[in-house]
Amino acid sequence: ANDGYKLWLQYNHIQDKQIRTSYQSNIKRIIPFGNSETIKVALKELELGLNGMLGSKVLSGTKNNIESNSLMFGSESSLNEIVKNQLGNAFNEINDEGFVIKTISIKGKNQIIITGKNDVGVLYGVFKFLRLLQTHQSIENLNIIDAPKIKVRVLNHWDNLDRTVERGYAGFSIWDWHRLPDYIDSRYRDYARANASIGINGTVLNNVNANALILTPQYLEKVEALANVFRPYGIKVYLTTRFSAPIEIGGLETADPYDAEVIAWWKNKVKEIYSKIPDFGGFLVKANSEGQPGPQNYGRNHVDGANMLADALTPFGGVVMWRAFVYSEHDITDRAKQAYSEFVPYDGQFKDNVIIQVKNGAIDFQPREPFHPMFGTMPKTPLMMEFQITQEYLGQSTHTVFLPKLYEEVLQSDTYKKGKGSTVAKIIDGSLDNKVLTGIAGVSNIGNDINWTGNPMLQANWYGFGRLAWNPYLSSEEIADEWLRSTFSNDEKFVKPVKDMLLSSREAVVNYMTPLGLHHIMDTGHHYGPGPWVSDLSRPEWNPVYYHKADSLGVGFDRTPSGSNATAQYAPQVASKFNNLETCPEEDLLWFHHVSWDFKLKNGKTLWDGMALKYQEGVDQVASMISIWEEAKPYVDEERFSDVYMLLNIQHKEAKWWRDACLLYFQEFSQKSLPVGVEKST
Ligand code: GCW
Repeated sequence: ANDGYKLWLQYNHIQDKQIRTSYQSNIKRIIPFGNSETIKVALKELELGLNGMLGSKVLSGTKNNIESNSLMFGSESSLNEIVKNQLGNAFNEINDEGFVIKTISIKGKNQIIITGKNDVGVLYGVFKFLRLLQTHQSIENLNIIDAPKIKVRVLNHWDNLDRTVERGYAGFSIWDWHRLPDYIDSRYRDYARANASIGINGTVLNNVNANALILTPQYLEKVEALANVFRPYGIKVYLTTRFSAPIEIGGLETADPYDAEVIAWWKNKVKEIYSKIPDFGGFLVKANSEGQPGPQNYGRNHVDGANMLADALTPFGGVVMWRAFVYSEHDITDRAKQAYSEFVPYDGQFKDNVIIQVKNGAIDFQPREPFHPMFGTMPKTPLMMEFQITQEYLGQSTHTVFLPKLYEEVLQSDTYKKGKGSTVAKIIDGSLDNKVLTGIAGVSNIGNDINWTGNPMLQANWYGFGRLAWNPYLSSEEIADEWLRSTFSNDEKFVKPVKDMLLSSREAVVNYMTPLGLHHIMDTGHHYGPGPWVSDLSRPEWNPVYYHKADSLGVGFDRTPSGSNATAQYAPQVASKFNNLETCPEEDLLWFHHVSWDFKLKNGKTLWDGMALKYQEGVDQVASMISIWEEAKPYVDEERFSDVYMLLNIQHKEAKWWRDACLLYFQEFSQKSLPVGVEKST
């Protein structure tokens, strides 16, 4: 077996005897309150985890024989008075999915209670409790109260019905449509366990470039089978819908959202879905973007389209996640400005169950992008975050890049929309504008590869996305720490250096691919490897030269008032920071400015020299990641060690490829020689 399959739920035997016996003495019995499917999976998980970590079978008990030192778990309604009385006001501090883990006293003995308003909260509490043991923390005198800050926490699978995955680099789709609904792959349960362990509560099963067939009865029964597997884990199923489905599978002539037959068709379709899946989550829609059909095909707008679907879902409590990733071939001055101009004027017109799903940046999932200017700009409309976990533009599943660092940077960005401190996190969790409907989506990096993500290190990105979806204020450092301990080892000699390696990996990829604000210079189409040169793609904004605009004078995209003026979409404080060469962060320099090759950087170097040295720095950073990993060998099983080792070596080779290709290309414009310190290509 490959340990990579078990993700961060390794439940390794705890070697340290002192720690192990302290846990054993606190958990002599496990006692479930209630017997719902959710409580049953929580019990199973506890048994698996505790037996694995403690090495001895923990006895189970019943409510009526609470003896010494038990671990009890059940929802609020299952608790007796003795327990309730010791919980104080804890239930007032959590929402429907939150949990409480507390050490209380019964018959003069310490007992641990894990509870929540609902069973799913209990399950989240159980996973949190197991994580305490996985990370070797004390379980004496527990008093943990926690609840998710964001409501809809979903993975977006760009999975096609033929099992190919758009931008998927970890094998084929894990959904075996051919053998569903009768064959339930055990991987579905492990997928649900993994997601529940980090608080993900929804999954959109199919690609946003959607196939209408998913809405036919033949597929809906397969979707239903998956929903049945996921339900005990608190995971709802959502589907992407093709806007033209009424034509393709409904036999109608049009998909015009104003057409009575179209409206009726969607209402019936939604009713049919809910008759099979009563807790169905709703729809995700990519409309009028990159050739997908949408309301604009009929002279309508995004509001018309989204609201029609929202109306159909309202009676059942479903939501519409309508994507803002749109850019048209007609206005090509600056693609970065288009989503804002298509959506912001409609603030306040969307129905309550519509949430606009916005990518973290205005272009497309680059190694670094300034935050999307739409955040904070639609105070009357719920906006959800779309992060990409799969690494379309970041070396795909070959390069080790720890993405929580990127997510954290975006979430902590200050939009200034309501003055200082208006961070993106506060918009996403609804606190800035008192939003009820809140959400966050991560484009999944999961496939049927034995280790799920094609590279064991990239499991951390799935994990980290889930943790930030639960609490967008967590630090990437905490996440790296937890993940490493649960996935590999608690030994400080392992955790410390490998954590440093993860935390620096994101800056490394920026340095060797797109330093100083460069962007979208990956080779066209597949987006793997460098390709800053002219491509023959039909649309100008698919051509890398559109983004870097290198010429003999300099390089960079002028988005200030002298150029596209995209900065005007930000709050004035932010716009002036970006507009001004003195205050524009150097890491975003070429995103916002076209500057000369001789422009002086803060370190006194010219732009050309500084850029070349950044490329070199990226290469050097990957080299040191390799040395760190070599030292980690004693703490990692052979398979995962060598998988990561081989991949890091490819990454090193490719970092040099990036450096050499980009510098050689840009040198044609700068006509300058490479500074000392930059290695010559071989
Ligand atoms: O990042 C781009 C990808 C497309 C993707 C699109 C989108 C699903 O290159 O493959 O399509 O974004 O997000 O809709």
